[in-house]
Parts: sequence; structure tokens; C-alpha cells
Amino acid sequence: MKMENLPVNSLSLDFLTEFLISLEKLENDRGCRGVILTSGAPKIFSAGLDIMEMYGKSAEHYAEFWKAVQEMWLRLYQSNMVTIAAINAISSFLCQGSSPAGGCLMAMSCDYRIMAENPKYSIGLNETQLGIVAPFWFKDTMVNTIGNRATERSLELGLLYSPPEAHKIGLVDQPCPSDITKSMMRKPTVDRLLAHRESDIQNFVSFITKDSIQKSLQMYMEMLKQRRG
Ligand code: CO8
Repeated sequence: MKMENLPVNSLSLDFLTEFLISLEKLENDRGCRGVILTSGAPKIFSAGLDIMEMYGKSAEHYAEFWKAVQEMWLRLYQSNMVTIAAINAISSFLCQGSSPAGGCLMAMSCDYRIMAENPKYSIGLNETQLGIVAPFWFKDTMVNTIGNRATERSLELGLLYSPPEAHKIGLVDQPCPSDITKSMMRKPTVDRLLAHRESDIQNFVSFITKDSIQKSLQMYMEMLKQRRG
């Protein structure tokens, strides 16, 4: 499931409503055993709860919004599917990025978290930085993920962790190279083949059509046949 509430995948009421409908569809699909939760936003997994939904609105609106946040957690945390949060970037398919507060809750509600190793990315429950106390079910989800002491420290200081730090404390299960690292390592070779694709085909054809090569292949096939008896 690719989240695309641009620019930062903030968890607005509309987004949460759509998210819940999509999750329910997958839950009801007998052929679907798991879901990879990721982002279509260029740099962000999710910016957490949409601050605009918590500012200058009516009490009724706040209640409706909070109920949707609860529902998101209840459904995801108790999902009958295998759930994976992919907080990373592989070509244009997976997402990059940061995952503060509500985004971190969403990721922690999954069974497994993979995060791209980019020094610009961060994850954590940073409510304290906004002057907000994390609700007990945010806190408990973190305790169940990284333990009591690490949660205490994390919440009291409103910490956002880099991918290696998050991996060290168990907030992230598996770090992986970000698209930047992957691209840096592989792109030159890919580009070289793409630029010389036709000549590479010609090379192969002229090599494989050589009598000596054809003879070797024939002998090899016969040897394999003999080995099989
Ligand atoms: N909600 C709404 N809008 C947001 C949010 C958000 N959480 N985050 C960013 N935006 C908006 C920005 O205002 C900006 O809007 P505009 O273009 O109109 O100016 C746009 O998204 C892009 O933002 P940036 O320019 O900042 O984009 P960057 O790529 O530089 O940074 C970040 C992206 C890292 C996500 C950054 O925007 C950021 O740190 N945002 C704040 C994230 C945050 O602190 N989220 C926590 C929200 S609170 C929460 O989830 C739990 C609350 C629990 C409440 C419990 C009460 C009891």
C-alpha cells in the first residue's frame, strides 16, 4: 500500500478514512496474506498527524479526527495480515524518509520495519518537542517494540533517531541502502549497458555463433546428457 497524501503524507481525516477503507479491502481479500506499507511522497514516509486537523477546529471535529487515529492504530496493530513498514527508497517504488510521531506509530504498528540508511532520515515519537504528551497506546506500542527504558528515554526527550540509531535500539528491524547508495553503486554499470546495448548484443551474437563456441556448447550438452545417464 503506497501512501500518497502529498507533500508529506500527513495523517489527515480524509487520508485516514481512505487508509482504513483500503486496509479493510485487503483484510477481506482471502488471497492477500500481507501488506507492505510505504510512501509515494519523495522524501517522507509520513509527517505524522496532520497538525491542521488539531488546530482551530471544533471539539466535534477533534473527536472525529481522534477516533480515526485510534481506528488506524486498532486496525493496523491487530491486523490479520503480515504487515511491513518500508521506510526507504528503491527507485520510484518505495518511499524515503522521515517518520515522526504519528508516522512512527504507524510504522511501529507493523510487524517489521525496514528503513533506508540516509543520514537525513529520522524516526521517533517526538510529541514532547511539540509540548504534547504521547497517549498511553502510543507509549505502549513503543514499549512493546523497544522496551521500557529505551521508551522512557525516547519519550522524555522527544528523540528522533537516525536509521543506525533506530536499528541499534530495535525501533527499526532492518536498515537497507537508500536509493542514493544503491544508485551510486549500480547506476554507472546500468548506464554503460544502456548506452552500448546494441553493440553488446552484436558482441554476444558474434561470440556465440563462432564454430569453436558452438562445438564447445555441443560437447558440454553431451557431457551433461551422459552424466544424467
Ligand atoms: N501536518 C500538516 N502539515 C504538515 C505536517 C504535519 N504533520 N508536516 C509538514 N506539513 C506541511 C508543512 O507545513 C508544509 O506546508 P506548506 O508547503 O503549505 O508550507 C509542507 O507540509 C511541507 O513541509 P516542509 O516544507 O517542512 O517539508 P520538509 O520536506 O522540509 O520536511 C518534515 C518534512 C520533516 C515532515 C517536516 O515538515 C516536519 O518535521 N513536520 C512536522 C512533523 C511532526 O512534528 N509531526 C508530528 C505531528 S504530531 C503527531 O503525529 C502525534 C501527536 C499526538 C497527539 C496526542 C495528543 C494527546
